[in-house]
Amino acid sequence: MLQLTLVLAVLGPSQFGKSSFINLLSGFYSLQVGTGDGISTTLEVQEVKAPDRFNLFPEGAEVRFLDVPGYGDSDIRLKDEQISESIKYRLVGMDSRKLDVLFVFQSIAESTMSLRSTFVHAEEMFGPSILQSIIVVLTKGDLVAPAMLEKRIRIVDNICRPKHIPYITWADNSTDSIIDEEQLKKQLADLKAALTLLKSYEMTEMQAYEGKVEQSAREMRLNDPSNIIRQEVNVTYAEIITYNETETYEFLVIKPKFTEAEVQQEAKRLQSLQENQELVSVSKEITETVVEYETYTVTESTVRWAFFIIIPYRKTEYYQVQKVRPVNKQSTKTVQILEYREQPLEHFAESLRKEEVCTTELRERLVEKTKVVTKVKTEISETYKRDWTHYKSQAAEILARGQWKQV
Ligand SMILES: Nc1nc2c(ncn2[C@@H]2O[C@H](COP(=O)(O)OP(=O)(O)OP(=O)(O)O)[C@@H](O)[C@H]2O)c(=O)[nH]1
Ligand SMILES: [Mg+2]
Repeated sequence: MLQLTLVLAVLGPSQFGKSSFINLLSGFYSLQVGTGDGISTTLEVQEVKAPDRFNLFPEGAEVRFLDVPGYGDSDIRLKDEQISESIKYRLVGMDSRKLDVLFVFQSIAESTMSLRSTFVHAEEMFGPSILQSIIVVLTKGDLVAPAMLEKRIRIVDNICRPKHIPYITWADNSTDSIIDEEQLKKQLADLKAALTLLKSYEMTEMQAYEGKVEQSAREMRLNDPSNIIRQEVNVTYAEIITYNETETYEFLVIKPKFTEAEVQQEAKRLQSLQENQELVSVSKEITETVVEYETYTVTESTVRWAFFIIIPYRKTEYYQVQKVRPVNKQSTKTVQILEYREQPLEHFAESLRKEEVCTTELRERLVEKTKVVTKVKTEISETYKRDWTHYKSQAAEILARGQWKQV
């Protein structure tokens, strides 16, 4: 059979006898207790495992006592919130899934009742359902006169009754007030009776409650106008603008010099200027006729008789005879001659057509451009003065009052 383990924790202001209470119930006296000088003693959460010494629970259960630092540290080493935090983390970190009893301490010798504020601490940590697991332990009753004791118990009753929280008076047997066996027995019987009224607190509830507190704290932060600081801030941002622009640019144009009509007109003009005066060297085949002359000499002698005497007289004379004899000798040969030539109109027209002129023209074109424009605009910025943890205790308190829906 699995051994039943019960988790019992204490809660309350410093020097109210929490550690003493655990020492008594466990019988180990392992926890340091105050010397009576009022100096806070327990500074961290401590666990004491002990058998159920006084058979408060059935079947010889094992008891895990959780001792905690008291609120209102005399030397302000620990703040109340830090104490709550450390208790909470210790409990969540424990493998136990429930807290069976939370003993809330009130020194009845104290003239101020801190009970309400301890309940608030408990509710902030665990949520409102923790109230079902609380037993109020009123310590140091031995230090108070019976009349005062009665008066103070009435005040406690007024606080606890509406919440259905049981309370017991408790005197420590290790102190100056020596309590007898009988008184201890009565105390333990009262404790046992009170225990039957309790319901264990499920640790998952605590986690879920944490989540709820957190969520409502966040909502509270969002809805708290006094938490919001609004200020104008200049926000610099860049905008890319696309736009079209007409650009003029120089364009090189090569085009015919004349239109066809101008070609015709100019060709005619050029042709008329020529007036067939152009000398052109032309190779030509010609037929050559050669006339040959032959020359020869004729010698003629004549006898002439002298009168009276006949004297032969001879005279030789030479004649040159030219005999012309046409010789029909024909041949062909190529000769280079110069001749006038008339150019046809088309000749001028053709060359005119080939004439080109090169000019530059200004043309316009549409260009798509982009530019990055840096702009500054004023925005209202909202920042929070405080983060959600600031609202946590407030949220926990509201939730503890059971006003879940109003948060
Ligand atoms: N007269 C009297 N003194 C008590 C009683 N219970 C505890 N004390 C004394 O009160 C002082 C404080 O006791 P602790 O048990 O250390 O108290 P605590 O609540 O654990 O204190 P912290 O650890 O500081 O939170 C000690 O001197 C105890 O001896 C009691 O019922 N009667
Ligand atoms: Mg202590």
